[in-house]
Amino acid sequence: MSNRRKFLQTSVLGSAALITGKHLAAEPAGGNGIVDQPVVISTWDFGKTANVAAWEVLEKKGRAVDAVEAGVRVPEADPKNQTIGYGGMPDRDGFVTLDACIMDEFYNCGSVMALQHITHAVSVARLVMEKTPHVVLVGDGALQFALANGFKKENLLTPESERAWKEWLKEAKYEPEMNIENRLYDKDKDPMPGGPDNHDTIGMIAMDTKGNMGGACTTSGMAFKMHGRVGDSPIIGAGLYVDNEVGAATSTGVGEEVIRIVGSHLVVELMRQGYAPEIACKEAVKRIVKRSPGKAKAIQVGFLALNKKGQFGAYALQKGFTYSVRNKKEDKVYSASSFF
Ligand code: SD4
Repeated sequence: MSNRRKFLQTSVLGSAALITGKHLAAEPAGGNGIVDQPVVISTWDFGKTANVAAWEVLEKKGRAVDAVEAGVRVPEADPKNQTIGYGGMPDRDGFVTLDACIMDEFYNCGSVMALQHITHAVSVARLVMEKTPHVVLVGDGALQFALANGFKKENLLTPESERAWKEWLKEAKYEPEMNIENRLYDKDKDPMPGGPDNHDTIGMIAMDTKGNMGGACTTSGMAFKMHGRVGDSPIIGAGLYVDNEVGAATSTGVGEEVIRIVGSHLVVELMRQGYAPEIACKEAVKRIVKRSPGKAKAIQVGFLALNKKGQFGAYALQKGFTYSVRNKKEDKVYSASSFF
């Protein structure tokens, strides 16, 4: 079935549900839902490689939270991916600062913001979750905590990212609200793995063989951001939310817009009301459009969600948002429907 047909079908179901007030409690997911578990889904097409590592954990009946940590560590370590971990684009002062968070099936969560010098920000976030009474550590405090727990200090700025930053410095045009795909990268000069639409944060959600859920999100954030700027990705409820009773959601794109609507939590709460994953993601996107229709046209935001039945779906502001799915039946990249 074509994506468009599926989208129309779920839209019609969604509208009917809204009228009756029943919100699709028993119907198939929006998007490309296949009820199957275990399952792992992640943002963008590079999520496919990350899903392989997550799947290894899931197929051995491992926990979802272990799967997502293993999964997102893959792009974190990949210098060719210039929006996550090692090799991530620096801020406008030349510092690579990473944001990451993780959440398990018990509402336990951990987060690091503006962390420098450590590739696997997600694993530091996990230790914040497991070894401290806190949820968030930022900046130097997060680094000190990581070093005290055996992480080694590294230089995350690769020659390629340094070159891109120096190129940017020539004009130093600061337009953080714009979609980085369209504005900050010259795709001919700085080719990205998977093409211009495929470089961004990784958000990953999984459900394990026991039906428990977990999620992780990690990024170097907006390229050439202000030093100290933090986006949605490490903020529990904005870039990621997991509610083991209902489902989980994650986001990618311009984090400021996602924070304003507490996007991932909103998607999960909509699923609690019975919305299918794609419809819940669409409602969150519509809220961003409603707040600022003009701005929404110029930026990208995408949401990705998985419900407790193993049904998944996604929706974005602009065309070009892809997501990767792995379960027993498929290992596939889908294109999300979009508002524009
Ligand atoms: C953020 N959502 O920091 C992340 C990644 C990003 O364009 O900047 N994407 O806002």
